This record gives sequence, C-alpha cells and structure tokens, in this order.
Amino acid sequence: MIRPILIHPDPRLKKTCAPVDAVTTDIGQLAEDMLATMYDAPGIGLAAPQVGAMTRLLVMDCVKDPAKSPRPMVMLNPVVTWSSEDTSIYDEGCLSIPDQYAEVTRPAKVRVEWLGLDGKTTEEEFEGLWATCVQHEIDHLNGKLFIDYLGPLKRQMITRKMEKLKRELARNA
Ligand code: K1U
Ligand code: ZN
Repeated sequence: MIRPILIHPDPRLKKTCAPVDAVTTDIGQLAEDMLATMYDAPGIGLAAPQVGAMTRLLVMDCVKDPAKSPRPMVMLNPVVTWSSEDTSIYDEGCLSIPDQYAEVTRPAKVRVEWLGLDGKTTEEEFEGLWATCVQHEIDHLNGKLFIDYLGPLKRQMITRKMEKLKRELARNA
C-alpha cells in the first residue's frame, strides 16, 4: 500500500522516533508499504516519520540505473558506529520538501549497524550516495531535516514555500 508522505512543516517531522522493540508483522507491513511508497514517489530513501509512523525504521535503494538490479534495504534501529573525517557535498532533496534542493556537507563514509526484518544485526560501511542517503534518513529518525544544515534565511524561504504549497494542496483537496 502506498502511504501519503507528510510535507514540511509538520510537528511529526521534528520528533525523535522510538526504537523498534520487536520485529512484528506490523513492522514488516510498514517496511513493505514504505518501500512501495519510496519507489512510487520516486525516491532513493524514506524514513518512517515521513509516513507518520514514529518508529526507528528506514528504507533505501540508491541503485538509480534501471539496467542494474535493485537493492532494497530495510533498517530497524540504525546507528552510525563510525564516520570518516573526509566529507562530501551532495545537492540533497527530500520527499517531505518537494522540489527544493540544497548542498549539504556530511562525512563521506559511515559504518552503520542495524537490525534487519530477519531479527539479525548487520554492520556495513557505506560511501557515495549510499552514505549521504543513510545519514539523511537517520536524521529523519532524530527529527532533523536537510534544511536544518542551511542558514536561517534559506531555511525560512524553503519553509514559506512549503507552507504555500500545503495551503494550495488543501484548497485543491
Ligand atoms: O528521505 C527522503 O526524503 C528521500 C530522499 C533521500 C535523499 C535524496 C538525496 C540525498 C539524500 C537523501 C529522496 O529520495 S529525494 C528524491 C531523489 O533524490 C531521487 C528521486 C528519483 C531518482 C533519483 C533520486
Ligand atoms: Zn528526507
């Protein structure tokens, strides 16, 4: 099932999410719905609070080339266990802030540990777009958006645009 994606500003996008305490069928269904919602958007990642679920679950698939096999990933309770000192800059977007992009500097490589839907703990190192995306999604679980890395003027300008978009969407609903 495709779930509606919350648009900034929304108080749910500013909250810290609670850990997943058990891999239940509801968690499995949420992960399945989030992957469907992410591919439909389309996007390369999605965090649970973006669909109003205040739990530490994210999905991502940064394989952009349609000729290559997809690599859908589901992470429960992801934790960054190591970050590189070298950084990379990426022009980030967000499905909760449609059509707005800005350069964000983050560690170029990260190691992340998470619980899978099979109940097993995995640790993996990410680089390139995967590293950018997993950090962006973990930020969502902590109530942080990419615009929080920008100066107050840029952030306010984007927030005002989103408020206008939400008024228009509500009027046309
Ligand atoms: O979390 C989100 O809002 C999803 C977001 C993830 C992300 C994008 C860029 C840098 C870091 C994290 C998106 O997927 S925005 C859409 C997007 O980037 C994209 C859409 C279609 C094809 C390729 C990329
Ligand atoms: Zn986002």
